[in-house]
Amino acid sequence: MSEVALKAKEYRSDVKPVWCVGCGDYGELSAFTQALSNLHIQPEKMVIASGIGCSGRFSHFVKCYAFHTAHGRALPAAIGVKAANPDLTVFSVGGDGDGLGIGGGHIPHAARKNADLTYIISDNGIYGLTKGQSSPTTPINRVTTTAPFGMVERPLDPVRMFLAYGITFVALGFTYDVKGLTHILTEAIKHKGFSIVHLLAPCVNYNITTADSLREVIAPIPDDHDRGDIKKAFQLALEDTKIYTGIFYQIDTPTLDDDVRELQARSKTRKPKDIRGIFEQFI
Ligand SMILES: Cc1ncc(C[n+]2csc(CCOP(=O)(O)OP(=O)(O)O)c2C)c(N)n1
Ligand code: SF4
Ligand SMILES: [Mg+2]
Repeated sequence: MSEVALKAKEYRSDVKPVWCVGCGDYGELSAFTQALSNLHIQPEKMVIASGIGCSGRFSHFVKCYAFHTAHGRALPAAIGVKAANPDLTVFSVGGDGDGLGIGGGHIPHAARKNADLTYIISDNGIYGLTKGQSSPTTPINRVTTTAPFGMVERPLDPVRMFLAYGITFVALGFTYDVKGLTHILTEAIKHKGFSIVHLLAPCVNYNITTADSLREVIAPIPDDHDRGDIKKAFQLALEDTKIYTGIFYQIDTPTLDDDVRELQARSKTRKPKDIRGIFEQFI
């Protein structure tokens, strides 16, 4: 992080967002650029790997290095960037279809690595870009273009999954609450390890979950919540009358980079095995 402070709007690229008016992704962009400004992150020192979808376009709208990857592959790309250059601040950004459908298998393995990066999932409960197919978080019975008589499959519960995977920073935000989301993103970026920020991001075009219906059930996590207590985090996530927003869980444990450096140091102290005898058998 540098001492040169940029304003939030100075993190916006010259590419103007093409999202529908009222799309939840605008709040994500506002909160994100404000968090970058809060932390004085320099554009040339950060990378966003984004997925494919309306949400995946995010990386075009931020002034930084970007990698618009293949559908569902933003997270492994981000892990690769961080492994190659641990000095960079790295992000992965994409949608619910991208991250929980085609790319869903990557999340538990990213959790096992604890790579020091922030993954933001913009969840609108639908495949927005491709015109309204059901996604892994579409509510049951909801009519979509691929479920004309209503969804028969039950939706995933991402926060419960992330806690079970052992991710070291788990948060849920609402993109119409830019102030609350800015706080969450600032803490997520500061976190040393894998941080995941799941976003309730209404799609005004397909209206699977509207901002008004979410406001009725959303409640902030109480101030006295102990973020280091996994059982308490699960209790909040298992609450079925409300949806809590805020930081559910955060622990400090070695990152992928710490583990690799430690492994390198250990491997240098061990005498290499003499394998000449094996080759000599074949001469
Ligand atoms: C391998 C592959 N399969 C399918 C697609 C088509 N496709 C593009 S975006 C998308 C879904 C996007 O949904 P989501 O990730 O939820 O993003 P949203 O548009 O809702 O923000 C699909 C199926 C693709 N581009 N690549
Ligand atoms: S279709 Fe939905 S997710 Fe895509 S830009 Fe429009 S409102 Fe946003
Ligand atoms: Mg989506």
